[in-house]
Amino acid sequence: MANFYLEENIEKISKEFLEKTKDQEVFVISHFDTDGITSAVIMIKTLKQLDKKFSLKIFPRLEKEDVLNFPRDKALLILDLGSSFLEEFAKREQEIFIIDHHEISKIEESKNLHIINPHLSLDEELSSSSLTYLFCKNLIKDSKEFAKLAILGMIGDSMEKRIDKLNHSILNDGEIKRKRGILIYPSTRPINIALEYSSNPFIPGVTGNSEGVKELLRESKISPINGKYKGLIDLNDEEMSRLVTSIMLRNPRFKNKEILGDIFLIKFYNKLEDAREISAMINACSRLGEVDTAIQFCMEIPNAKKKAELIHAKYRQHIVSALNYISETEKVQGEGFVIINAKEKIKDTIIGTIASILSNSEIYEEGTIITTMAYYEDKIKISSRCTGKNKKNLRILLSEVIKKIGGESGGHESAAGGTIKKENEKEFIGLLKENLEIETIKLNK
Ligand SMILES: [Mn+2]
Repeated sequence: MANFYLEENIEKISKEFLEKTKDQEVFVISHFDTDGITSAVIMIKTLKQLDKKFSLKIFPRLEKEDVLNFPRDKALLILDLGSSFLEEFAKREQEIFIIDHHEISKIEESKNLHIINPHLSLDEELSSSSLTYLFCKNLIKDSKEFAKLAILGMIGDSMEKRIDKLNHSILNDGEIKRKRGILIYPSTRPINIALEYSSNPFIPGVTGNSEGVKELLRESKISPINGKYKGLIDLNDEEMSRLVTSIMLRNPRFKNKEILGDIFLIKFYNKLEDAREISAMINACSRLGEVDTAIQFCMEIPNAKKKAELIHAKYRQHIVSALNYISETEKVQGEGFVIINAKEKIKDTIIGTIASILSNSEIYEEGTIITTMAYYEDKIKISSRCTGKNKKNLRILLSEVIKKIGGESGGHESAAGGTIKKENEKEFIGLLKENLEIETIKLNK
């Protein structure tokens, strides 16, 4: 693979973009998660400033038919998606720009295909929103107001634990405040509420349990003032350290480095907000099918805030019922793996989130590969995650199985996904189980 510096590549491709799309309309395609939505908003705000004609389409996932239906008379600009279809794109005559951070299976050479992807260089890992921000920084003079959107996308994709040079520069551009603390959000609201709704980390006996919350706070010697608790960001050092101890005692598997980290505060709708909360709200809107609200909320349009808050509350309810359903339903389980087929009981747009929550909870042993399945139309959405350190590239594991029975797959080493036809449900479970069992034998040797 090519070994060039990401920044130089971004600069080169941004020049090519201006040149090649001079008299062309741009068709922007992006993903519907927080990273994709924030990338899209940074991009359309930039294209507006450039006075370029464009249209935007958001996808929950990209399938071959979608790609075949992309317009051929416009330049394509694909954000946070597209890396699984390079072969198809290389065949096309039109100009295609892809800004993505998903793994690339095979690099295709074509003079019309321009790719920005950290996997092609030896640089740091970046979200699509950070890449899009750096790209747009080359296109317009004043892009700094978009820096907070880049940070929201980075958090949406859980990439905030390791901030290297480029993300650091984005934090500086956005004048974003950072504070060390427990990663429970929203850190700006009363701590009792933040604890009760905390699903990541999931705190046994505290999450979803208001009595348990009170008990934990009593133990940490944090008491309400006039009946109201302070926010996490307002705790003093002693209160913070007592709270950390009490939380660690609830789950011996918690490690300091996992529950402690940076809290990011951004100015949003003219208020100082916890970026994790805003990121979760954008995600909730999209996953419940309200993509327009997600975009308007990112643009800080007045009416969108209340709407986003309502959707977020509803989304949290969905997550709780989905987790309850999973705790009761039958699963395919073996050494080091579990397969959960939720069928039509859980929305295909939140099944990936459920897999992530399960992988971050204390429910399964460290190293367990969790695969969830949910129906949509005549297909099944599949998500795989691993608890703790992963031993196997999940993208490769899933693609090996799906290749045999037909369907799409993609993603990252530690979070992969795919789709198959409903008629292949049994065959998929059987094959996956077989592959996972072989994997265990290999690892135990
Ligand atoms: Mn992403």
